[in-house]
Amino acid sequence: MSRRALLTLPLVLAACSDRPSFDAEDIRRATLGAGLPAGFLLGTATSSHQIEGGLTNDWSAWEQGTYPDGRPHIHDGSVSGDAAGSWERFDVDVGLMRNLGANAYRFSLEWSRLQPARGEWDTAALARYREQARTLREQGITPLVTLHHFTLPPWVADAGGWENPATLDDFEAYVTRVAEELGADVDWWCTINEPNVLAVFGYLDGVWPPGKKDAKAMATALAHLIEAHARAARQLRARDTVDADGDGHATRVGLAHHVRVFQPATGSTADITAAGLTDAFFNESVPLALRTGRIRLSVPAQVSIDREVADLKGSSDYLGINYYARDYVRQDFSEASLSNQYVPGGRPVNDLGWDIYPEGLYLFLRRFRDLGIPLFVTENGMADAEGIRRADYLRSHVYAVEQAVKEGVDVRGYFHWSLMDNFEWAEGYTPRFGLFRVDFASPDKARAPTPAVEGFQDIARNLGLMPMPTP
Ligand code: GCO
Repeated sequence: MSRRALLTLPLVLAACSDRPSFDAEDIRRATLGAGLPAGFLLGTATSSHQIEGGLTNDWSAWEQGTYPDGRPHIHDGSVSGDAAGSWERFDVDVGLMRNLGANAYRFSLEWSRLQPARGEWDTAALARYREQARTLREQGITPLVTLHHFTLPPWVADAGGWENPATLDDFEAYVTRVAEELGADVDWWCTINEPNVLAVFGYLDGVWPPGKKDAKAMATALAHLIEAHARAARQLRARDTVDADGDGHATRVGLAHHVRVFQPATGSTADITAAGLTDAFFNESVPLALRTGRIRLSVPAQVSIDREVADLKGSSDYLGINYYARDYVRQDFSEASLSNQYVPGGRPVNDLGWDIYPEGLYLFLRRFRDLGIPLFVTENGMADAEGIRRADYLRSHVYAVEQAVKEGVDVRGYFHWSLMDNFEWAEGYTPRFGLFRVDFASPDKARAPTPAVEGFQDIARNLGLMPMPTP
């Protein structure tokens, strides 16, 4: 077992013994929002490929593809296409945010839109994104801008994507230009969304572009994504010198890290070890690199990366946590990862079968407080096509945030995934994550509130972001 996994094993053991259980009555009675700190950013999160429409990137070709057995890459056979039409409906979406009482919005810039070819810039698109950031600020909504949310321009992907070290230079040039053009209206930057998810799905499991199944390629891509974060942080801090919101900081840089609870299926050493190894790689590698400035990635008997990266230590002013669910882990030597993640029957799950476990968010916020930087929940939500369970999910996870805040964890914001239904990657349009439902068949991609909108408004009201209802 690697040194890191040994270090992490106590974490998993601790999680075994320290497994909180929230009381449903406490959650029901809580005046959620009142327990959040002043200046807390409460909003929603989206990404360009999933909502804008009309894009040509590395997913465009992937969505048309099939596996050797004929199954489509996108499970419901859809393609992102027009998505939620948000490129033309930004003002409509700002209206939804205002309806929620949100004071922040996390969205991503589409690199392929801004740089359709090497050296070619779409200055009109740049101006449009700058206008979006300005509009948000004028409406009292703080923009948190993601620079890379899974998708690549075709010319970058064709050159090897995140396996190719030259992509770091191309990404740095892209970030430099964006910082210069949008820096006057953006202080909060998220460099890379979920390096771990992209590396695993795209380069190990082969279910996202480029569709590789190669542990060495996965580790190489993950290392490059972490390094890309460091390079982006350096450029953002050098180029974005305008303190847009007057809080004394021109830039606050972080990344969004997808974390999942990996609970040993049994108390056996085999399952505890399997869970510890999975946790060490998936949950711990990225924060450890941010903390130490050193990238250490190893897949036993396949690949080991251990290198210091310039500007990585101290690169993050905050850590974004994308949290959704829990997996149970049992040892399984038939699997490349020597383990198998699953959810036992009878557990409350979302429409994708993800185990609903709000205590996991509380555990991760407590766990990462020792990074010594503020934390954001940069994504949290549930696939719920009926729309009737989302309000409870929202409440229980904001309750988790408030429990962590009560213990002194410096949580600065919560972004619900998502503002509206959108293209859920390989799952297509079937899963519905939106606080607002989208009628994708309607010409205007009509948005309609789900019951959870009221729950969000209550939290915004208790946080002082909306007027209390008149008696
Ligand atoms: C992710 C991404 C989002 C997803 C959301 C629901 O975590 O995969 O950040 O783009 O759509 O998390 O799966």
